[in-house]
Amino acid sequence: METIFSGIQPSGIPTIGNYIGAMKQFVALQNQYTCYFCIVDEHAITVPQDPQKLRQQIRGLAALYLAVGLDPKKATIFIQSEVSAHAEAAWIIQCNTTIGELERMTQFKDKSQKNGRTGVSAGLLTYPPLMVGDIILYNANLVPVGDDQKQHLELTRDFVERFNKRYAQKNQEILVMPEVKIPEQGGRVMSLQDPTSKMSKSDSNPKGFISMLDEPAVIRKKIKSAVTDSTGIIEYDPENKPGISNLLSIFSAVTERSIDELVTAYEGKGYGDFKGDLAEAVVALLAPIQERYNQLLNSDELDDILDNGAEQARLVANKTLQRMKNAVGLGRKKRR
Ligand code: ATP
Ligand code: LTN
Repeated sequence: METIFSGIQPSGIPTIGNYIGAMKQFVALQNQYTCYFCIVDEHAITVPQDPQKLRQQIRGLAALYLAVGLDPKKATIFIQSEVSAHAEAAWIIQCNTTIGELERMTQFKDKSQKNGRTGVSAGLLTYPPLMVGDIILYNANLVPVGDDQKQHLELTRDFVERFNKRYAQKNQEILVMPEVKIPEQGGRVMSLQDPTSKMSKSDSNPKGFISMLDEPAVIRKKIKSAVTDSTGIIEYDPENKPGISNLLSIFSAVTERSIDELVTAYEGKGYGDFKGDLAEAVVALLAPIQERYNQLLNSDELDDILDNGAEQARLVANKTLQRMKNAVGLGRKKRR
């Protein structure tokens, strides 16, 4: 069976963008693959976090993983910092990656442009190698992510090729080459307030995103005030009508109805009707998830699942890490 790895940062409450781009795929894939789904807390501290809030967000994200339907019997669910191989592998990977490669990453360019080189942590630059480590430690063949992670996956593939070439003995491959998997619809959910930029859980304006824990009244209000255009015609044209096109793709992802079907169904109707129905569809999706989330959040069951997950993850990750150390020549050769 092929293996999947993916992760979400506990840097806030996940949005429906995270759900549509990532979590929804995780749930669908857990039946066909050996899956590792990680709460990547070490990634979250590349930007400043309040320690107490971070703790809550880590636990909250774990509860959400389960609430959306991930099954710990089918998938290994764990917290990155509880498996020390991630930080160790990241060091070896950084030493086999150039600064030039990292400076080309658009996520780094965006964030460092806003704050300047002295205003961002070194971790923000060296974070892609940590992500490379996440993926390769589990010998992942496939990585389901949103569109914004494509470049990091390309970097991962370049790294694997280079590392295997540089260190392989007798042409034996050390690391598995992963492929990216981006959903056909909803790989890039846009902000409700600025449909030309990505919906982000760390957006300073909460009207731009729908959090997975927003209450129904808040969801209705945010969708009602989503930016559209003045034509009043419901059609899918991301270039010229990014607002309504974004809402159409959210509607499609949330209800499994195709965009064509929705466009036909709303022919001759106004944005008001459309937004009202979309809001109800989002509320209907999130209500049962929120109920399960609240049951799980403070349960011992959640801790048991995360303890088991970390234990299972360590077994696989430590083996790969040892292969990497052997390849590079770190430490002493193991005595039999
Ligand atoms: P932030 O918004 O805080 O910068 P993020 O949500 O982009 O963070 P993660 O939480 O690590 O970053 O993202 C987890 C997964 O969700 C990734 O696979 C990412 O591609 C996906 N994702 C994030 N935002 C969106 C979006 N707007 N549309 C589709 N997928 C998304
Ligand atoms: N970098 C990703 C989150 C992430 C991830 C991963 C995704 C960290 N490690 C491994 C897939 C596989 C992000 O910022 N969205």
